[in-house]
Amino acid sequence: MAAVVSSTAICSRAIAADTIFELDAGADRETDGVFVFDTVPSNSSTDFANGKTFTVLDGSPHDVSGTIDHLTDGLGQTNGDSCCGPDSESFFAGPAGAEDNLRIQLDLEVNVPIAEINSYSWHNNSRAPQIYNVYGAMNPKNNAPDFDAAGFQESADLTALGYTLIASVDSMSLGGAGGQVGVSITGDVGTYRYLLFDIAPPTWQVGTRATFFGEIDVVPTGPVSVPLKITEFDHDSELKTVTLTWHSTPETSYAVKYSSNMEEWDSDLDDGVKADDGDTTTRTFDISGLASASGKLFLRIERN
Ligand SMILES: [Ca+2]
Ligand SMILES: [Ca+2]
Ligand SMILES: [Ca+2]
Repeated sequence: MAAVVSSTAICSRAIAADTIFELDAGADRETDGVFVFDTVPSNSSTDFANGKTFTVLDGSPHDVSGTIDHLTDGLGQTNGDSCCGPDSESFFAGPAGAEDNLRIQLDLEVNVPIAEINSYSWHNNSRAPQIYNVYGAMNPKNNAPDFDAAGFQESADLTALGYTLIASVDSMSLGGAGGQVGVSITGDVGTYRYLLFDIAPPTWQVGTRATFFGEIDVVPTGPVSVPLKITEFDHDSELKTVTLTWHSTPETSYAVKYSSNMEEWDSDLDDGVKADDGDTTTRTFDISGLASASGKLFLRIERN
């Protein structure tokens, strides 16, 4: 029951965001992938970043790091040395040789007014501390699809590329006990589509560069308006069903309409689909007998 908990606020003249961080080094640390701290929120599977895409811009993950999608799969690690291989719950930086930091970018797909950025790591020993700068951008230069990695070397001027520094995190002061580390950045974070994490190794790990990150969450200040769009479509010709996934806002109702000629949209498959939690909704509909003589059927989603 020797839970070691401390939290520290970092104040900076230039940065409006507030940062707190906390270490749980107790023997009763959660092992179900959901970390619980006194002040830092638990990692989430329904935050706005969940399921979104991280890209490595500079540096490289370790040979035996888990894949980067583990940062947005909802869960922290289930043990204190989650290693090794692509299925490992930990994402961590590459070994010695690269002097530059690991830079990873999260694409939130739309501009999001951000209330919280929360990051989580767990290592039993020296690879738990988190040291990074996080930057935000709405429309940065040198981005997909023409991304040039050379433009993100250590010397790159991130401000010139359109990034604004949101916060600087350094949890080294929590000490070397190992454990679960939670970081929460709040306050005047800003509105951004892209977040760039410029990650340094724990200072006693320089040369091996390997904080074991388990999850990074982004919590908006309120509902985010996402352009209505069908993102997945699956037609089962034997069952005569279609399964649609579309961008949606929780607590919102949608009508799923159909037409045989793209002119009349009076008919619906469902006039009141209540959105799922998260930012997409998926439903399957029976469309047997609905296609026109030409075999065509058009579908569209309307927000009620
Ligand atoms: Ca705990
Ligand atoms: Ca998450
Ligand atoms: Ca995870």
